[in-house]
Amino acid sequence: MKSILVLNGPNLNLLGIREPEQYGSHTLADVETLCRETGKRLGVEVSCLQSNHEGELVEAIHSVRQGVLDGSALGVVFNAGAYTHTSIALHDAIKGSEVPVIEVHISNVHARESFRHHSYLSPVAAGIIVGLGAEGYVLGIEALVRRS
Ligand code: CA2
Repeated sequence: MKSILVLNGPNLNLLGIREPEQYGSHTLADVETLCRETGKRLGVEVSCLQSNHEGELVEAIHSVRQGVLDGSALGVVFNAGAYTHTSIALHDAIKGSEVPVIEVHISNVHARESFRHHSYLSPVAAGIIVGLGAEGYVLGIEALVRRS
């Protein structure tokens, strides 16, 4: 069975606990359950990881490279949180590993503060989904399956 990694960055462990008007009422555990169920429906193995540390996120992207090369992995659905707007390291990890990444944001970052309008990841992402809430992760998994 082919695999997909759902990767969440800093502070996304707080989902559902604060700011429900911005990020909805789903907890991270709810989102991860939804992703695993989506994987079952589509016949792919979904694994989930959240980290508040930029280097761990870089290593998680690297870890998918070999699977993409041998055809056992489809890519990563990635909400990099605030690192989206700051991280050249994550840009380089995606570009250098050649891992297909669907960039996901729960909120519509373009309707928010101007510092959220720029993404270092978008130029190297295989696709971008913003503002559709937790459903964005489902659409990201579906997109990786469809493009395979
Ligand atoms: O909309 C998104 O998914 C974001 O990636 C979420 C990030 C934010 O920095 C991006 O600009 C857009 C923030 C994730 C933090 O999530 C929290 C959830 C509940 C309470 C506090 C933070």
